[in-house]
Amino acid sequence: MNLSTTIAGVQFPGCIMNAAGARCVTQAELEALGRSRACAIVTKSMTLEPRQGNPEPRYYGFPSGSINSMGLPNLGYRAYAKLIPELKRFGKPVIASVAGLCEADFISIATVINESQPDLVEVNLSCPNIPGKPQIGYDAEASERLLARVRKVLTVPMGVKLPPYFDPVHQEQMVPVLERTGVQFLSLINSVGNGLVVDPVSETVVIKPKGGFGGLGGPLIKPVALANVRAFWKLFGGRLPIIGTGGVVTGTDIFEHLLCGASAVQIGTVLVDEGLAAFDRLEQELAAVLEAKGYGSVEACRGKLKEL
Ligand code: RRO
Repeated sequence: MNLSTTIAGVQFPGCIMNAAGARCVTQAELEALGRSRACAIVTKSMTLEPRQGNPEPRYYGFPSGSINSMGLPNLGYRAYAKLIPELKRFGKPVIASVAGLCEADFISIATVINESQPDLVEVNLSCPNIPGKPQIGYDAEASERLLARVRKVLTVPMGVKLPPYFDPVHQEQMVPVLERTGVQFLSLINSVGNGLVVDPVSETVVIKPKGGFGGLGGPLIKPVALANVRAFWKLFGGRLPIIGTGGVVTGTDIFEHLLCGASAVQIGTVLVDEGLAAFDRLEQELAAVLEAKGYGSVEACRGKLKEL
């Protein structure tokens, strides 16, 4: 079964990669992704300075999903700029996830990271977990200003990781922004921000930062992820490649993302829970689903969701 895919002109040997944040902070984790069946290596979103992140516990998994408030723990962009050329030896695309605590940070980081020539840059406009910092992707004007500046300093393809939108008007507002700033792919969606999980036995929240509020991931967010993939697929007439993220636990979940219009998927919660073996399992499950359905490739079923 041919599970390869192409995003913004870059060839991927498969269609399942890690989501930024999941097992991709340290050199050892990034190299392990390189050796795994992941079709790409996506870095943790990087900031100007190294960060420890928020106090623990800051991640909690439960049967229907996960909640996190990691707070951008990462090595700082200088470390990733050094690592990226080495990671390319694994022979799969390297995606640098760029974040920042203010607009100027994104520009400084993108300028330097571009010199290390990742295959793609994913600009994270949707971290929900920095106290006092709203998700940029919910502000169309701020997103446009930032993306226009980042675009200017990049020579590699630029994509954007967006937050989930819950109203079609907000998705429609982003379309001209993404067009005018030359965005070449979308990663949809980041975690569903500012959820709250309660443990009724201990009568407490389950993570420490921000009074227990954090980004939701895993199976419970799949319908929101699929809706955003489908909405943007339709808004762009299928011309803008989309990486679907949210609720992938089985090969069938990936098939659903592909039907909605995704060209590839990223895995977060399941990768944290299950480890790198998730890539092998999901690849086999997806191949079996596509074969049973009579599709010969990712491309063959992409966007083919039927309406009633
Ligand atoms: O580090 C985090 O707390 C985090 C980030 Br940057 C993000 O983009 N999404 C998320 O769920 N957590």
